[in-house]
Amino acid sequence: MASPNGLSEWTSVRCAHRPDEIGAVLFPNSMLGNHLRCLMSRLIALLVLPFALLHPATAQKPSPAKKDSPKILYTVPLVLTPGTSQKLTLRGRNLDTVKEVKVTGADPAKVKVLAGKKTPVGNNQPGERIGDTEVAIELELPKGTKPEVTLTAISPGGESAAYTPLIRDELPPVAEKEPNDGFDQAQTIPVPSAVEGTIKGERDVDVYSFAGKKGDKLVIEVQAARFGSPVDALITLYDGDRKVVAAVDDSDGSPDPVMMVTLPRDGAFFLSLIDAHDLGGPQFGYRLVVRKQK
Ligand SMILES: [Ca+2]
Ligand SMILES: [Ca+2]
Repeated sequence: MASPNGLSEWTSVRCAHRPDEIGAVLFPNSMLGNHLRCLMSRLIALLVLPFALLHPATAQKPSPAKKDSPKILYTVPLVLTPGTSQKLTLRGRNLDTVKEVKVTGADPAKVKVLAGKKTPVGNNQPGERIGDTEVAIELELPKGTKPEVTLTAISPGGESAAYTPLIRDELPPVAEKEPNDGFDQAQTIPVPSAVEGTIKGERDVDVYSFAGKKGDKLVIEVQAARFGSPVDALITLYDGDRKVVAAVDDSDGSPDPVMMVTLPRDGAFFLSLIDAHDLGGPQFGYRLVVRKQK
């Protein structure tokens, strides 16, 4: 007689219509015959199946994270400065109701949550990368804070994954200064240095100039998308005659370009940085590192 859960039909079907895998494994020698193997497989099924039915959770995936959980995509400004109290905006999803932000990897760290709000995504903006909510915080990291700091946002909807922010290091920081939209407006920077800039609007171009010597081996690198910034940077290096020396869009599977270059002559060089999709806005932060190769 069939049981309510169909167990009898299941074992019968296995014996009548399918190769008897369990019996064949246990009794590969055919002299025991198909009938005995079939009985053995029924017995094993009777022992195993009720256990599986009593513990259905073992066959299910863990429940996914709550859909209301906050998510931190990036910070504005993108670069955090240890040793000073800094006002930041965390951008992402479900951040408008955040009441607490946890910091790990920096001790002591002071953090104060100010206010959250919804921020509708504009036309042409990539909503997935821009985020639709934000929360303002005041953050103080101790001097010498290392890059392994993480931020976690907590709201009534849940807790975000840990976000690793971009921390200012020992390279001399330079604040970007507009207007810098062409060769004639290029902002002069030292080598080495790290420019903290923004693609401030659609089709913004940021041009920098620096002095170099023939044979200098430089690394010119943008840090942005790896830290969640919506910028997909594209950099182009020009010589003093405004002829292209090299251009890089993406590197190592990241939208962040890394250019390894040997300067072809002495003199001034220009470096332009644009968003590869001509997008931009106040959230499009980047850090541009220009230094000698190690
Ligand atoms: Ca500009
Ligand atoms: Ca790129």
